[in-house]
Amino acid sequence: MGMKSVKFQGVARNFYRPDHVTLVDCYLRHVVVHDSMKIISAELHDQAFTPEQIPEPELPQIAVFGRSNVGKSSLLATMMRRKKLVKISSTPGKTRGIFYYRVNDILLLVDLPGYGFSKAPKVMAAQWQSLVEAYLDKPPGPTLAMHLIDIRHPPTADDHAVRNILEERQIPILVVATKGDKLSRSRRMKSLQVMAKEFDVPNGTIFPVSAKDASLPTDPVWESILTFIDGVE
Ligand SMILES: Nc1nc2c(ncn2[C@@H]2O[C@H](COP(=O)(O)OP(=O)(O)O)[C@@H](O)[C@H]2O)c(=O)[nH]1
Ligand SMILES: [Mg+2]
Repeated sequence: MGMKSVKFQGVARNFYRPDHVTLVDCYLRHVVVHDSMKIISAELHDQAFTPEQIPEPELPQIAVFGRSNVGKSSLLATMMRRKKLVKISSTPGKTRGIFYYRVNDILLLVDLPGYGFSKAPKVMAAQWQSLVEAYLDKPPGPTLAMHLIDIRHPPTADDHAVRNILEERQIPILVVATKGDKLSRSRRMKSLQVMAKEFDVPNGTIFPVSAKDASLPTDPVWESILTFIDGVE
């Protein structure tokens, strides 16, 4: 009764603070995890194709990293429940811009260009790096990075390079495993364990998601993001 209306407002404030976790916190956490993030508004806020065009937004930014084709745009569309809003390029490696989506007027989800597209010429890689580093180094920079990895494939050298770029700047990273629908439950679990080990993060902290299978919802990802932003403020 009344619980649903408060989620993501006061609720996120109290968890993951091990010093005072109460039963009520645990219950609320349960409600949040198993309920849907309510999207009140989602719109394209800004875009940038060159370092000069990168804005300095006031809202906290969640930057989305991942190889071309890993499912960045699809995940954002799923998270925002707006299939048509997100620019999804039909040619892999062609999305060279940075797209800022404003959600519920509280944060920006930032769709960054993909990397590691094997057919792209070398100059693309340099272009990617200069645009993305300009993005990261323009104040205030992202509050959190989501790093997307295809659940079927082990992280690549490029994925590790991206982690280094983020770690150098002390930007916290939330790893998200995409295309969870492509594996059986047991293979999914195995893959998440392998990934956690490779990235040296605790088991259970990598979320499997799917843009195609509603049984792998994005709510745990939302919950982490909101809890995180709340903790930073
Ligand atoms: N089966 C499956 N396919 C997906 C999923 N997410 C994305 N895809 C497909 O993977 C391709 C690349 O997705 P896209 O979101 O454009 O990747 P991006 O390049 O990282 O933005 C598209 O053909 C999507 O339909 C998913 O969760 N499950
Ligand atoms: Mg894309």
